[in-house]
Amino acid sequence: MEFRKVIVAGAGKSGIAAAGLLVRNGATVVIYDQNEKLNPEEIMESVSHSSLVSVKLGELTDDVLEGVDLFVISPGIPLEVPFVEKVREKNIPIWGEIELADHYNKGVIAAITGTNGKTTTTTLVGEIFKNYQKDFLVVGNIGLPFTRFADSTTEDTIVAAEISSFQLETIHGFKPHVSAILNLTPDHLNRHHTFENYIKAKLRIAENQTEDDFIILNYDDPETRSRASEINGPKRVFFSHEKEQEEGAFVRDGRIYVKRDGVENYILDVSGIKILGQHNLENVLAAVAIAAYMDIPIDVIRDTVYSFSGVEHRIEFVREVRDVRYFNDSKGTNPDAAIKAVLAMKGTTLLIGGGYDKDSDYDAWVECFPGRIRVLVLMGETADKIEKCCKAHGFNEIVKVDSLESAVIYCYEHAKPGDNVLLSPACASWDMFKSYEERGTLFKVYVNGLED
Ligand code: UMA
Repeated sequence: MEFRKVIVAGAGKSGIAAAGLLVRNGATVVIYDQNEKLNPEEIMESVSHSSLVSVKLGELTDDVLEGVDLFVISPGIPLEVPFVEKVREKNIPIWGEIELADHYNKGVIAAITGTNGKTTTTTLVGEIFKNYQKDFLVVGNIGLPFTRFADSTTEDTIVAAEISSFQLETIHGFKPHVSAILNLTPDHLNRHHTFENYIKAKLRIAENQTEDDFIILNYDDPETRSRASEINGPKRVFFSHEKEQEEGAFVRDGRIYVKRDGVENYILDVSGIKILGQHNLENVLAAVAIAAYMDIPIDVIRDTVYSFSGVEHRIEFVREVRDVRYFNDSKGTNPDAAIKAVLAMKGTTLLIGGGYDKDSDYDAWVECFPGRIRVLVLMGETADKIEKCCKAHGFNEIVKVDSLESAVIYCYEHAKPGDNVLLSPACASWDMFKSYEERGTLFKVYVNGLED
């Protein structure tokens, strides 16, 4: 099916890539964004001033909806906003970027979701694919829209796609060959309202998979394991560092194995993994299982895992200054991710936290502070809320600052030799920064500017 007139809602990364894909395939596109302050000229430039594209900002008026046969919505736009309701009333199909990309994609997809570890696991799976063949993609929530490349795929392309709950809300026929749910803990509750809704969105990753497909699930995460019985299409495969599995990836006597169709293969010793923390062991196990079920040869998997040293902004070692180690975990955008970063630190830590309010609950995060966190340096929209939570738990070592730079300077002046300084905010960045990447990059700039 080809499209004649399409509205693409959202003029960010996702919308621009979706518009490009549609235009390349002959559709007329209106890029629509609620933000009236955007510059239409810049938006046009990002789609090479195609004569098939126009821009509409502000209110979505009825005339724009005339003759529209598809509405493509960016992941950051909640489905309950009034203009989406208007589109629904007109019975115009609403697709997200993943559905649109899948419509044009010819490759075989490994789709990875979960609350935490998505980017690390997707990156590692992508590295494994890269070491296997030239024709591969690493796309999705990771920051590279699948729509940018979907129409250049062939039947030989292998795709590692990081998929968010936002993106899963707008799939219809999206069907990965291998899917994965890494873990399920509360996140994005301001968007999904309840943990149950969030889980339901995540489980949709398997809704079109059949018995020829696989879903890789975390046996050690109680929520993921207990939801496994709700997934009936694909074959269920587990990974675990706690218990040996009949099929899937597991640890035995400190060594990682993967077992498929009864054939067991040794991958590497746990001590050989370069990325820190137990959560990263889980990410490695997931990636090993995903790659094995995508039919990647065992030696390629083994060699890649051996050399993998992690991703930017995720417990990323930045620098040692005056015997203090600085870590950038800007991607720790929810309490669960931030707990993992705190637990991965050796010795005491000065922690920089706080940011955009996603209606998260900070209790479990604060409960892991005693004995680990020397001081919590708070910034951003959630600073007061987190401070209140800390006090309720009897943790009073709190300093509030008004910028990331002041946070770094405070830590520099108060850290003792042997300490860590960790930026792991437990919150999204959108109150003070464009993205977690911008927050992490600035952190590194400030840290690299410190005098030794
Ligand atoms: N907009 C509206 N109305 C709204 C909300 C937004 O018009 O109600 C407009 C904004 O004015 C803006 C545009 O929509 O111009 C932004 O769209 P977007 O928020 O979808 O952002 P993109 O830049 O298109 O990036 C999106 C994903 N963003 C979100 O899900 C919030 C990126 O994930 C993703 O990498 C990219 O598409 C490519 O697929 C980022 C993210 O933070 C990394 N994801 C969340 C997370 O990981 O926690 C889910």
